Order: sequence, then C-alpha cells, then structure tokens
Amino acid sequence: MMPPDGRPSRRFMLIGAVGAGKTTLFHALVGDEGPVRKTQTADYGEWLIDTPGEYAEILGFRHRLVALANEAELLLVVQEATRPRTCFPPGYLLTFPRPALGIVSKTDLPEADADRAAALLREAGVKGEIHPVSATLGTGMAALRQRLSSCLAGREGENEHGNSPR
Ligand SMILES: Nc1nc2c(ncn2[C@@H]2O[C@H](COP(=O)(O)OP(=O)(O)OP(=O)(O)O)[C@@H](O)[C@H]2O)c(=O)[nH]1
Ligand SMILES: [Mg+2]
Repeated sequence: MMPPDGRPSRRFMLIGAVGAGKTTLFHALVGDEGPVRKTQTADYGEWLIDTPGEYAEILGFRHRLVALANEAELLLVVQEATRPRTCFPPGYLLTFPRPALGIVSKTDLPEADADRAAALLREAGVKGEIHPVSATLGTGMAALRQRLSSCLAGREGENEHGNSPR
C-alpha cells in the first residue's frame, strides 16, 4: 500500500523465524496488551508490519517478504538469542531494497547468547545496528523505541498516522 507521494506508508517491518518473538515485540512496541497468537498472515499496525515466521523460513513464501518490504522503510530482523542458527541464507538481507536493523530477542533466557545471535544477523546480511532485547522483561526496549522514534521523527510532519513507539 503506497500513499499518493509514492513513499512507503508504514515505517518498519518485523521479519524472522517462527517463534523468534516478532509478535511479542510488535505488541510491546505498539502497547498492545492482548494475547500474542501465532501470526498467520501479514499483520498491519499503523507504523509497523508483523509477518509470519513461515515467510522467512519456507522458500516458497519468501517472495511475500520481498513484496511486503516495498511497503516498509526499514526491516527489523529478529534473531532469537537462544537459537544457534539463522533461517536466512548468507547475505539474504542484502537482496532487499531496504536497510535492515537487527534485533536479538529473548536475552532474558539462561541459554541466551547475544553475541552468537548478532553474528548470525551479520551473516544474514544485516548491516544496521543490532539491539539486544527482552520483550518480556523490557530490557533494551527503551533504546529500541528511541531508535525507532528517531526514525519516525526524521519524517516529522510526514507521519500522517501521528503514532510513535511507546
Ligand atoms: N523468555 C522470553 N520469551 C519470549 C520473548 N519474546 C517472545 N517470547 C516467547 O516466544 C514465543 C514466540 O513468540 P511470538 O512473538 O509469537 O513469535 P513470532 O516470531 O511472532 O512467531 P510466528 O508468529 O510464528 O512467526 C512466545 O511463547 C513468547 O512468549 C522474550 O523476550 N523472552
Ligand atoms: Mg508472530
């Protein structure tokens, strides 16, 4: 969905493996306190798009991510701190026409290894900064919100939705 001036109408798109914590982050960022359910299809917030992990994991669905990426300005690539592999081929994110920022999720878990997750994000082609977070404890969320807010503020006056990360 593109506004009349041809700019993407949403700012950010969450992508990553099944269960990586995208929807939990989505809820935390937009202030939705409702239950987190398995994502079945692309879910549009006012300034944030959530995607199902299957779009990232299943080869036959990846074209959907590519199509959706045209609707966002910045990709938020989520990698679990507890997972020793990435679902993306090496350099995959470099094939998108949008910049990618990394989010390492679930840093609160005892088996979390944030450095390994960051390395996996780099391997997948994430060039932007990497934010380690725990959406459940709130750790790192203030810095992430600030980063996203400053992206939105950079377009102040053009943000027709008037919404910003909480
Ligand atoms: N401990 C912990 N668990 C988390 C965190 N974030 C998400 N989870 C849990 O991880 C599981 C999957 O989270 P979701 O947000 O549904 O994951 P998703 O990436 O949206 O998954 P799909 O919709 O299947 O693509 C849920 O049980 C969450 O409660 C976190 O920061 N810490
Ligand atoms: Mg989800």
